Amino acid sequence: IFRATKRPGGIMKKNSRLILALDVESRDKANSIASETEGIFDAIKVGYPLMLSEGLSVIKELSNIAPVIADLKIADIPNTNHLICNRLFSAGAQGVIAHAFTGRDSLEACVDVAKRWSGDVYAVTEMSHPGALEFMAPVAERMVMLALVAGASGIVAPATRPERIRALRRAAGGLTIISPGVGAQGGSLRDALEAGADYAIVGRSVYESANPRAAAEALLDLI
Ligand code: O7M
Repeated sequence: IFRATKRPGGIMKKNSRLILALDVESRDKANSIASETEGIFDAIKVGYPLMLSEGLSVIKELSNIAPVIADLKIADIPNTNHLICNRLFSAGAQGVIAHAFTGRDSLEACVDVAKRWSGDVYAVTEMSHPGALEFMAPVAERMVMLALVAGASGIVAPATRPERIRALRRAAGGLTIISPGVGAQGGSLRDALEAGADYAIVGRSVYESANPRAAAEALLDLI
């Protein structure tokens, strides 16, 4: 608990409250969308699609435009988690995303590495898709408690179910809540933020738009 209260909410700078999920599969496309929307997003989330296509070097490139959160939803034993986090932070990530279901020791391994790099760890509690109701939702509050105890900066909670953001916010205290599921998955930006999310994560509704900057600005207008 002490560690969690020592660095509540992490180091991401809250401005637009929007995080771009850049799930495109080419470096050029990633760079062009990130440049076009420069100044709008508080962070860019890069995951498997782009990292498997183009390698870890995209992290450093994109971090010239906005802080990068590396989303590999890390879920391994503590030693492997430690190695993965070191790779991601040394590649220039400012934050990483790790699953909470693997338990305290695995999540703490991520937090230990993040602290060395002055970076953030966001723990996945309940995901935004319908399947998350099968195994994750029933134990999501416990995973939030784990995120607090392990010293994570924040949690991931579903914009597709604002009532669950509200419940997880009650458990999460001052942890940062980042929330995917706005737009393409049917979630409402306003509802997610009103329910207690600090940031909304938005992907397809921006990067698949004919005019990503206009799409991002339209989201800003809603906030
Ligand atoms: O706006 P979308 O639906 O195109 O993209 C949403 C992004 O958020 C995409 O990168 C997903 O992998 C991610 N995501 C979810 O959609 N649901 C979750 O529960 C968790 C994530 C996520 O980012 O976890 C950190």
